[in-house]
Amino acid sequence: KTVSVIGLGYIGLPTAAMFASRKVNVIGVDVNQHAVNTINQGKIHIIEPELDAIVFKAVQDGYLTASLEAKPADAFLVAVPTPFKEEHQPDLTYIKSACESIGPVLQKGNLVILESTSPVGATELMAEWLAELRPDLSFPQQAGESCDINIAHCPERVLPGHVVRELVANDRVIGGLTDKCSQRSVELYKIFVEGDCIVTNARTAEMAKLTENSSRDVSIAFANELSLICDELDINVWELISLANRHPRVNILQPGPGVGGHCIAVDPWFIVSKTPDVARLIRTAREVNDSKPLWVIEKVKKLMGEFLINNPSKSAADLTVACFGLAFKPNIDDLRESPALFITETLANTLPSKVIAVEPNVESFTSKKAPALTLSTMEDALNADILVMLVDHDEFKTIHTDKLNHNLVIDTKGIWG
Ligand code: SAJ
Repeated sequence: KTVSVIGLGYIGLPTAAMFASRKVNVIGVDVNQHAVNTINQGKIHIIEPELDAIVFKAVQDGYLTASLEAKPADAFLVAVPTPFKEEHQPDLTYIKSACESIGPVLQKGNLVILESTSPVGATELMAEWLAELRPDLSFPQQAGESCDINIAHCPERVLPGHVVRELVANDRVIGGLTDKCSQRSVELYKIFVEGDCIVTNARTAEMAKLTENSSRDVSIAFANELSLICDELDINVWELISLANRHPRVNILQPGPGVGGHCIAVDPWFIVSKTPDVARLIRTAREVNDSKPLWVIEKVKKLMGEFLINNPSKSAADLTVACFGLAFKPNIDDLRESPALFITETLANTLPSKVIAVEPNVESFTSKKAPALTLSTMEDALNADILVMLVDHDEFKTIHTDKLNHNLVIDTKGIWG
């Protein structure tokens, strides 16, 4: 049996490596020549704990190869990005390209699984695109259970930083276009998944994934809204949340500088775009979380204005603002869609002051948006005039805060008391 994984990114590569580690022949396909070369050398082009050793062994043992072009296989897993375009409409171009890549090599009896997070209806659409490319083969929509090609949606649900463990341990939602499509997908995932593989239809599986991330987004928006309310009412939001969470049925999440990453800040829009009139809470949550970085920027500017009124001999150009953390969440190096990065770059571009940043998880960094922005040492950052705490990395939690002038600190994560 041969499995082909289309898209060798944060989900596709670990998934390909998992199958290969169970002695399944895997052909990974990606349009990125650098990714293909790196993997074929037994190395990885992304950062994910434990993955390097698994990929190294899989390539060395000959179970994993990467290629720019799709080749015949028994099952195809599509794990390509599904971003959004203008007006928050889902962009399915990469799924379409994946279809164009595998279409010519599809054979009777193949299974095609869409793993990418997708709006409801995308799996049916993928089947239609493949059917158009291969009129000689029959697909579930026309042929039902007797189709030549089985199709399912099995969304990934792993947490970046814990992908290797979660790929094996997490339960898996399996949504086939027919029962047989689901059964074949369960058999495939059971090769390495130790969690339950729960069968449903493709539309419900699509919606389940979007619901999980929207649920988290709405919960974080509640925490972020509380932080604005508490700021106006002069209440410590962290103390407030920990008190409320003492109630046996209350579990509020943590406020922060905004919601980042490429999942939680994107997926809820896939629900809103399909059902704009009814998905009101989900839309508002997105808006609340998206506006939080701007609120933080305004807070910094206001604090600086007050400082300058109290210190008339100084001007904004004399001041240094230090931002603590650039990643989109704690203890990772991933800067993609990071509110901390957005805040830091915007401050660097709009303040006349010097803006410096500390990011212990990144060795070097240059900002295209804000070329003057520099990475600094922790010591220099702590000596800055205004300190902006943006990511609760472990390294920042252990800083002795008794010497800090708390009037000149904006702590969006509440870790410095
Ligand atoms: N955040 C807060 N407050 C919190 C928790 C998180 O502000 O209390 C922020 C983080 O700082 C970050 C953002 O939310 O900016 C998202 O972080 P996250 O850890 O909640 O999630 P991701 O984006 O790393 O991964 C999510 C996971 N989904 C859920 O937990 C429901 C993961 O399981 C999914 O597989 C992943 O999205 C995905 O690929 O969809």
